Amino acid sequence: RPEIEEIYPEVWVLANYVKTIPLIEKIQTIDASAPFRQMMTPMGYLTQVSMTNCGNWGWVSDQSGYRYEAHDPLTEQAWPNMPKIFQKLATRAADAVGFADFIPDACLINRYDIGNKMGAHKDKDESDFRWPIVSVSIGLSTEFQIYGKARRGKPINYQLHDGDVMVWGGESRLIYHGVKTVKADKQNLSNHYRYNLTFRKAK
Ligand code: MD3
Ligand code: FE
Repeated sequence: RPEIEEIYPEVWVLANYVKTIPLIEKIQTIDASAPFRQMMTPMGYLTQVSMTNCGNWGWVSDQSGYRYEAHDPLTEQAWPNMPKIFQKLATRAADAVGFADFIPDACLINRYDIGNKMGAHKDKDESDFRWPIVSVSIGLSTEFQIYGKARRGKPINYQLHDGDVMVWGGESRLIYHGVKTVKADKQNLSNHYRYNLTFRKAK
C-alpha cells in the first residue's frame, strides 16, 4: 500500500499516517468536560454513534435540525479547545495532498461501539465547500463506503485502520459516504471502540 493513495477523485488516504495514543489521551480529556452522547436526529431517532466536539464550533443534531454551535447543549459551556496536535495534524494532512492553509475551526469526534454504523449521507452544514475535510481513524478498523454524487447504486468499500487519515475536497466534497458496522477485533480484544476525528472549517 503506497503512503498516499487517491482512492477516488480527490479522496486521498494517508495510510498509517499518525500515532494514535496521544490522540486518544486528548479524546479522554475532552470526554471528561464534554461527554460523548448520542444525538437526536430531526426524525426523532437517536444516533447509534456517540459524539462530542472540540474547537470553536461543534456539530449538533436535535429535533430542529443539524447545525454548528459554539456551546455544548449538554453543559451549556463552550466546547473544549482544539488541542494543538489535532489542528497541526489536520493542517499537515491537507497540505500533503495540496490544500494549503487549512485551519479547521471544528472537530467532531465520533465514537463507534462494536455494532455501530453510520448510514450514507453528505456533509453539507459548512459554509464554504472549497475547504477540504480531514478525517482520522483511531482504534478498531472498519469499512468506509463511497457512493458518489447520488445515494443509490453500489458503493466503493475501503478498509480504514488505526492511524489512517483521509482528506476529501474539491469535486468529492459533497459526495455520499457511510461507515459499515464496526466489528470486534478477535486478534486484539483491547480495543473497544473506533473513534473518528472529522476536521472541518464550519464558518
Ligand atoms: C466524504 N464520519 O461524521 S469522516 C461524519 O468515520 C462522517 O466517522 C465518518 O462521515 C466516520 O460526517 C467519516 C470522513 C468524511 C467526512 C466528510 C466527507 C468523509 C467525507 C465529506 C464528503 C465526502
Ligand atoms: Fe460525513
